[in-house]
Amino acid sequence: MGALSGLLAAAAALGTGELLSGASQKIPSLVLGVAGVFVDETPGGIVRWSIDTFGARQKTLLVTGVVIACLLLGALFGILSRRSRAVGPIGFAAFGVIGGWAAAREAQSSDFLSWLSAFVSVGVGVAALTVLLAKSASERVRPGPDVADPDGPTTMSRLSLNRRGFLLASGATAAWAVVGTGLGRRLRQSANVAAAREELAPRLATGPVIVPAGVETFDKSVRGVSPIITPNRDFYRTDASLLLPQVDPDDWSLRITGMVDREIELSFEELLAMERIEEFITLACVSNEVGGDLVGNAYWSGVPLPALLQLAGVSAGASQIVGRSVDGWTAGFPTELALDGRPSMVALTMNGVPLPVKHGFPARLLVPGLYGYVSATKWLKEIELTTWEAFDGYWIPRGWAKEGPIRVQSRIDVPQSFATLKPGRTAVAGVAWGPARSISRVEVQIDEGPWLPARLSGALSVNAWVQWVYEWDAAPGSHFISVRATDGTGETQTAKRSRPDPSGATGYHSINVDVK
Ligand SMILES: Nc1nc2c(c(=O)[nH]1)N[C@H]1C(S)=C(S)[C@@H](COP(=O)(O)O)O[C@H]1N2
Ligand SMILES: [Mo]
Repeated sequence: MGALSGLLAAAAALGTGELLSGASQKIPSLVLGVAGVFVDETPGGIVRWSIDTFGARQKTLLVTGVVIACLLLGALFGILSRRSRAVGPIGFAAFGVIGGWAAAREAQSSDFLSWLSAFVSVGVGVAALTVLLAKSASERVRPGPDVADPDGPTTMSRLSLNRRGFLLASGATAAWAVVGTGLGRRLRQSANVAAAREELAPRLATGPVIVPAGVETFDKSVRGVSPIITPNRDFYRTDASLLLPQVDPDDWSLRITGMVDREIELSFEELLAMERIEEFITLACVSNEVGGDLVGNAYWSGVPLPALLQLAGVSAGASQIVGRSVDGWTAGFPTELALDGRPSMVALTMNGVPLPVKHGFPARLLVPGLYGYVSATKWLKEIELTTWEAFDGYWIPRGWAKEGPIRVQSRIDVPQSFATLKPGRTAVAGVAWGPARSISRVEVQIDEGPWLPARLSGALSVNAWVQWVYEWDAAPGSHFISVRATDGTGETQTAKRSRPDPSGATGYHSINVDVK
């Protein structure tokens, strides 16, 4: 029990250090700090050399080694504490001095915070050790650890109660170690990624994200209509990731695999060196209900997908392109769509800044005209060429259509449904989208009246939504207003209502208003 107590206490101390290191960039991980000492201070730089040669795995090995050494030493302190109570605190304090010193010598760290972190970690370790040793001692139900009397006076119930106490305490200690380590790592990683993203910003800057001269919008003239460019903070998010993947571009690469002439792997730097395109593209989620807000329009830039495919050389018969994310999510679409001239891309920026983490940093796929679930793989790490039959993306076996063209749709933003309006001139307005084929017409129907043409804003691109407005002379009474759009190919939205699954909701968006 002494060994287990010591080991768990050491784990709790390490976990505390990890947790604290997640709280601020100025507090390095004690473990990484110690590993860093080995890297820098071994004679002849042996460790540095082997990391340069063998890469990240070597570093993982080194860190694992440091952790195991700490745990074993903790176990040893636990055993020795049986003889002398002082061994635990002294041993842990020695740990702390090494950890604090190692952390403080790291370049970005604050000396004070490094030492504080070591001090707190040691405190947690000693406290855990004390509690665990006390519980394990009473579990043996002896007056003291040195009295050997296996048949001491006790009852079964007393014994099991004490055993439970030790189990609970050790379970809590282990949980603290695991949670602290996990949370600390995660916080540290997301801080690293945020910093990397910030650093990339100037290199990835696009042209200014502004509405080009000559494109009329209703941003200022019509109150309540969706802005023609959706700000990143308002852009909808859908994904199957519980924890946002935190991808450091330095540890990332994009592979192009499968039915290609040569499989290739590009670092982020290599991707950056390629020519980029920029385009306004409206992205929609297939789960969007009629009138829903899982749709947005942004200015994206990235490396054209055809250029990447050309580097790898697409084999004849490779009829499907599958994007795979770092966490294993997949989406597939027909190869011909990537090559038919639409600006499909591996996007690196959104509205002029590096992709926000929740929108796929550092790279995502975008194929204008396709719902996100078949195309827009965020946190992209691999593009695989295969056949249409050979693979189904993440959502396909879950009941969604294999092909996912975005349906032509329109939405009333203003007035809101069930609003009460004053009689007279009122702007009825919203957005309409049919990415890859533009919008040619939007019409509004009041009650059972005829379909009346709405006025359209300019179009940012054939892949972007448009705003529309209908100046309505509202007469008193209760009214029912509907909208429908027609795309550039002449296809008008169907009136038939259908649910989002399996291939996108259909039907007109309608609202009720009272005029009085
Ligand atoms: N890695 C990954 N990429 C993903 C998804 C996902 O769950 N995981 N969801 C997709 C879906 S269903 C949509 S609609 C779009 C949404 O992109 P956004 O969150 O940037 O708006 O991302 C797509 N890309
Ligand atoms: Mo989606």
